[in-house]
Amino acid sequence: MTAEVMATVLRNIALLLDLKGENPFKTRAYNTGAEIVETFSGDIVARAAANDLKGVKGLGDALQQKLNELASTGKLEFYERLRAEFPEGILELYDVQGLGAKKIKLLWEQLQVGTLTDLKAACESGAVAKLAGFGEKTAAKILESLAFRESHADEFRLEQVAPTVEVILEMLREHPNVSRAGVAGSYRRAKETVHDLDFLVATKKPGPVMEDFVKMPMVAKILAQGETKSSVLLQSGVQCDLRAVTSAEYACAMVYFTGSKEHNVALRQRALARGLSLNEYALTPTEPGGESPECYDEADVYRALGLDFVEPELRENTGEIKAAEEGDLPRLVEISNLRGVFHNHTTASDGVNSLEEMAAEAQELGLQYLGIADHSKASFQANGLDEKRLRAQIAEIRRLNATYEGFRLFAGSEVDILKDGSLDFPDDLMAELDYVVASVHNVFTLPEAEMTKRIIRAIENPHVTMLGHLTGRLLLQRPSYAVNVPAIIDAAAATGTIIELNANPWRLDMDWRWWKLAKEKGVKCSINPDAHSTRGLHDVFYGVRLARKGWLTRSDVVNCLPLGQIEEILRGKKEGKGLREEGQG
Ligand code: DGT
Ligand code: CA
Ligand code: CA
Ligand code: ZN
Repeated sequence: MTAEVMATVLRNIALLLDLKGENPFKTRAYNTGAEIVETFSGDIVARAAANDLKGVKGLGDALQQKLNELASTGKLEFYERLRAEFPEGILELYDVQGLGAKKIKLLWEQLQVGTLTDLKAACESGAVAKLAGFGEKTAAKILESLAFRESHADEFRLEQVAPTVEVILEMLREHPNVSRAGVAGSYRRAKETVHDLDFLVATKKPGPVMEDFVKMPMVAKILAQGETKSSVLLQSGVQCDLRAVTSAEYACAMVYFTGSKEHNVALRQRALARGLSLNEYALTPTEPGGESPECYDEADVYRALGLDFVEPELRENTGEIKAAEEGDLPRLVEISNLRGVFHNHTTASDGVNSLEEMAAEAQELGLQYLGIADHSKASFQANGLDEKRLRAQIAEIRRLNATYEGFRLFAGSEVDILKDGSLDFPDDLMAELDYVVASVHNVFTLPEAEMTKRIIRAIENPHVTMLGHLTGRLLLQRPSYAVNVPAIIDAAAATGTIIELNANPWRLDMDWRWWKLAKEKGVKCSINPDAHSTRGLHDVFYGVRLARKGWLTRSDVVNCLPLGQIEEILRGKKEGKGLREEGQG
């Protein structure tokens, strides 16, 4: 039994209870329990097995008993019985955009839809359209969502693979026959989703390394095993390739297998122009008698081509080679540059940790400030705050701030952008806040021009400090809504509005492809975890990687500013000053 499995069981119970129409407070208790199990600092499985969970905050008696049964027997009778009431595949239906407990229940009871395959068939036959509360439009949208998911079926988000990458890297680095090991491919380039994982080792004796690689406990299937390359399929469905080279080949191999393919092609052309041939193993002269540059690491390869070292995140052939030639590469932001984070939720709306717990975790992470931004009232499904509750939270934040030294909570709100672009709170209330994140959470189907107008209207409000998750996408699950991103960037530049880089690995929105343009226009970025728990604060790791991919430096990212300077940025737009220019202060 592992903490992850226990957490998954609790989450599945919550979903199944939802299907049965149980009281939302009950289902929330299971979700909170799952979060507690996952983030517990200590051996929660051993504690549960020993029935020693008394005093663990947030775990009631009923939950403690269930965790004890699960940890000591590996099974939970209550869960088994609940599962038996529904078909095996029913939980997959929750992944379909627009389907919640109520609709899934109807689909099951009326049409015996219990899997994604059933769902597709029922939509295609017209049965779903005829169901009360569904209709043609809903059925068409379900089909669209299914098609979107299918077209991304062999991709993974970063949070789905990052822990595995760490485990495999550690195994390889510690291997007695390995001198150097690294991860390459799209993962190293910080693509927002990846198809497969590519590992590289330098070794004199590949046999035993390959042997141990294919025997890793999480391997479900060996696809190929050889001296230079092996491939395995993990239980999670992710394919991993391992290539073995000699230490002398490692630098060129690392460049090659990191890619991107487009970057590689450009490098190879550049090499040829200099009388060199570059492949996955070496950089060699094309003419006999030419000199062979010695390359121990990647920087040597780039140097031999007359280039500065190009950070892996930039290797997409979008101008990095020219910049490397001219000594013009940006010094990319690093996680250690962050001084605080905005856009975080607490138990007041749909978060699982309290204000104090979130503040404690932020301090533990070495941050100087934490911006709270619970949902506003229009997000009723997320328990959004009304004016009275928000005012109470502001007061609570002011009270807590008096108790801190060298740390500060900023009172904010994630205010819904309503359909017409007006905001969910009046200006006088927003004026009391330290900052406002404005986000779209509903009516995703507006035509592009209308959606763009809607968002720009919100941006033009002087109280809107930053724009949340610009396109509403959920990676691999829901596409962006239609919106004119360059027009939004222009509006943000004109009004001094910050754009968020949402660090949640499901979002990573605004997309990295737009940041260069935003930066040129003078728009600043805020790397926002959008944390719904203390654990969620750690998502800034993904946010920083994508900010780097967007060419951003420390001075492009407002939450790299320390306390004492950040306040001015937060006030700037309200006071009509716009954003401070780079380099000042
Ligand atoms: P993905 O699709 O998320 O796995 O993306 P990558 O970039 O990891 O692609 P992958 O795993 O097929 O290959 C890893 C790297 O190997 C790729 O980024 C560049 C290099 N590579 C693979 N095939 C070719 C090729 O045909 N030509 C060149 N120049 N490089 C290649
Ligand atoms: Ca790959
Ligand atoms: Ca690959
Ligand atoms: Zn949001």
